Order: sequence, then C-alpha cells, then structure tokens
Amino acid sequence: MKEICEQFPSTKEGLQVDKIDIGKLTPSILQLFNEIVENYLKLCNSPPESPPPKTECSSLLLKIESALNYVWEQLHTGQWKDVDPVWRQLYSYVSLFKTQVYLKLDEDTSLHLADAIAACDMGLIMGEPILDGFLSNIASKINEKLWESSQNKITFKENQMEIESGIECYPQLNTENLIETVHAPSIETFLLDIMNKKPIIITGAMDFWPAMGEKRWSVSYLRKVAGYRTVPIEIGSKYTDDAWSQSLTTVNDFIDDYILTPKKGKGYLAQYQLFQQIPQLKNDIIIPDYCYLGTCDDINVNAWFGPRGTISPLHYDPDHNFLSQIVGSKYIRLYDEKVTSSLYPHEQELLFNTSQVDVEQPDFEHFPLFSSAPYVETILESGSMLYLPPRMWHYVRSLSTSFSNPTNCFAKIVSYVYLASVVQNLKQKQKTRFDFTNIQISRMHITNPKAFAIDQLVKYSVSFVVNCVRI
Ligand SMILES: O=C(O)CCC(=O)C(=O)O
Repeated sequence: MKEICEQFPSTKEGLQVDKIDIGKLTPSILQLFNEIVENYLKLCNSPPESPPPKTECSSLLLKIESALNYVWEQLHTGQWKDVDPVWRQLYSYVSLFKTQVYLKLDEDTSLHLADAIAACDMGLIMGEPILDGFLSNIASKINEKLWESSQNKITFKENQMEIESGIECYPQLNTENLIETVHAPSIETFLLDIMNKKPIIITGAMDFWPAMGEKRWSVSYLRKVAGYRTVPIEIGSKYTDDAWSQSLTTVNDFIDDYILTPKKGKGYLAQYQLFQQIPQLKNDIIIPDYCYLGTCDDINVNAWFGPRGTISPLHYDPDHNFLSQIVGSKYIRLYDEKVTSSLYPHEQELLFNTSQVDVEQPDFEHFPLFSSAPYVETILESGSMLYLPPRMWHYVRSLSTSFSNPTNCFAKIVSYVYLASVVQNLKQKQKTRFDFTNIQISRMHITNPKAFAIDQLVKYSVSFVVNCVRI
C-alpha cells in the first residue's frame, strides 16, 4: 500500500487547505480541522523506520469521525442545493485524511483497504471535487488492488447464478403506436426535423462506444473497474411507493444482492452521476453529438443500472433527454405534454411532474381520462438511444434479457446498464432523489454557445456524418 500512501499530499501547500473559505466555519470545527491537519501531516511524514503507533492512528480516527459527524449534520440541514460548498469541501478533505489513516494502518496487512475505499467514496459522494480528482484516482487504485487480491479467491457468485424463473411480462405493442426509428441521422436532420419536435429512436449512433465493444459492460467488467466502490441505490419498485428508500452499498454487493440473486427486493442504481465518481467508466461511453446542439454548457450524464422489473413511473423532465441503452432492454411509453390533464399529475409540490396513474395497471375509476390519452411506445434495445424532447411524459420498465445471445455474459442474469445523457440542467425529479451536484462533461470548444449559428451547425453535421462513416 506504500505506493498509494506516498501519493497523498504531505505538506500544507500540497493540500491547498488555504483554498478553504475558513471564515464560514464555526470556531469549534475549525479548531478540530486544524488539529486533524496537523496530525495527518505528522502521519504522512513519519519516517518508515519508526511508523506512528497504532494508538495515534486510532485517536486521529476518532477526531476524524467527530469532524465527519459534525459536517454530516451541516450537509443534512435544509435542502442539499442550499448547503454552503465549504461543508462539502471539508467533508472531502476529512475523508481524504481518513483514507490515508486506513492505508497507513494497512501497510503490512490488507485488513483496512475496504475501509479506505469506503472513506474515499463517501468523500466523493457527499463532498466536492478537491485536488484535481485526487479522491477518485486513489479510489480507483484501491479498487484495483482489491480486485487483484480477489482473483485468488472465489469471492463472487457468478457461478451460482440463479436461472430466472418465469418470463418477465413483455407488453404487446400496438404497431400503430410505435415510436419512429431512424438510423444515425445527421446533425442537420436532427436539428431541423427532430429536435424539439418528436421523440425518436436512433440506431447506429452507439456502435462504436467502448462500452458496447471491447470494454463491454458485463458484470465481471463492472466488478473489475468498480466492484469495491460505494454507490447510492434506490430500494423499492418505484420512487412513488411509500416503502421506497435510498441506501449506500458497494457495486459488488449491489450485483450480488439485487442483480444476480435478487433476494432483497428491487434495487436500482438510478439517475446517478456515476461517471463523476468513477471516471474510468466515462471513457467507455461517448456523449452523443446531438447533445451539443443546445445553448447550455452543462450536460448531465446519469447512469441507471438495475435488474429487470424496475419501474420509473410516468413523469416528465424539463430537458432534452437521450436515453442510451447499453445492455438489456426496456419498455417505454410516451405521452405528449398536450395530454397532461389526462395523466393526473400528483398534487404535492415534489411530485408535480409525476403521474398518479400506474401506467400498465391503470385504475380507470379514479383516472377515467387516462384510457383515451394517446401514446406511443417501444422496446428500447441495447445499442439504441431514445431522444425525448423536453416535457415529454415517459414511463419506463426494464425487461428480461433472457433471450440474449448465450455468449453474452448478461444472458442469464437479466440485468441492464442504462445511461441517459441530458442536455441542460438539473432534472426536477432529482429533488426526490439523491440530490448531488451536476456533472460537467467537457464539451466541444464552442467559445460562445449562444452565438452558435445554424450554418455552423450544418457544417458540423457534415463532419459528424463523416465520423459516422469512418467509424
Ligand atoms: O430508465 C429509467 O428507469 C428512467 C429513465 C428516465 O426517467 C429519465 O432518463 O428521465
């Protein structure tokens, strides 16, 4: 572990703690933080021949826990978006110190590696990026170590997978209601004929993604890249159910408990900015060029990973939305904004964009107009993406993949990885889910996106078509 420990900043300057706006901190937490920094630096700089006694590490860990508890309270007071970033910054720093203490404790054994990576991930999930992605680099290195050591043991249950019983209910699609499909439309076609006008399934625009090819997102690949990483998951069939809740778990446990042998009910790694936390996975996907047509600088990329049978109730988002299906398939039904009154949106403020109707088992007595609301539908298969204009109502249920090619390692395990990228800003729905900060993916260098005129887009469309052909 030595080589990982040595990468930690070991001076005050290296830590860049002077960038923290300490004026916003209370005197008690500031004093505790300063003490922790001093102890941490001592720990980093202790000579290898006389490592700090374990008692010193333990007392530092106690201080760290108190600081984390204090900051946790601040993070959970009021709405997430209103929390001052200084608390999130502090949470990341203290998590960094905690990670280092566990790694130091681990120098001769590997008993604390799991604690170290968990500390790192908590810093990433609850905190703010610090020191140029330091925590995510360290977490990925620890994951690699843990994965390598697991290769000698049979720790996972791939060989004990349950063969799925029963066939997930495939809906009977009405051929008159199908969503139109188009093969790799040019940017120009997309801009002039599709964008803001209609939903469409786009094929041929993901074939070259590493996640669809040489880095195929199988269970073993996800275990290798992210198995020991802690992530937030949703528990329960749908976010409108009373019993729905959220929890933190490692990717390995999520795969074992909710994907391979779902013994704990439905679990969904849903609408989560996984790529900010685990940038290696981001390299496996390519943001669709169509996303760059908006005038907004931010592109949110969320991951959705779960077993069959997860349901996202009928709802709409304010943004353009590309749902890109990487593995598996989903049933999707869409309703136009014009028929909103027939969809009976919830009256509570937080769920104003979610329908009260259970789309596949509607209660017509309570929701009579729903029966005549026109809709379009599809089964979105792996390799296709669905474009949704803003405010288009959508209902999504994941389907069995048991018919898959048996050479596909997802053939029996009935799971899917699904990724949506959204042009523009935060989805309203996030208020009801883990409300993390936006991911910012670097975009094409358009110096002034607002001045991005149609004729430039048309030129760009030509180069996009050439790209497609080349690929
Ligand atoms: O795939 C899902 O379960 C939901 C997707 C969705 O609702 C969205 O991207 O807005």
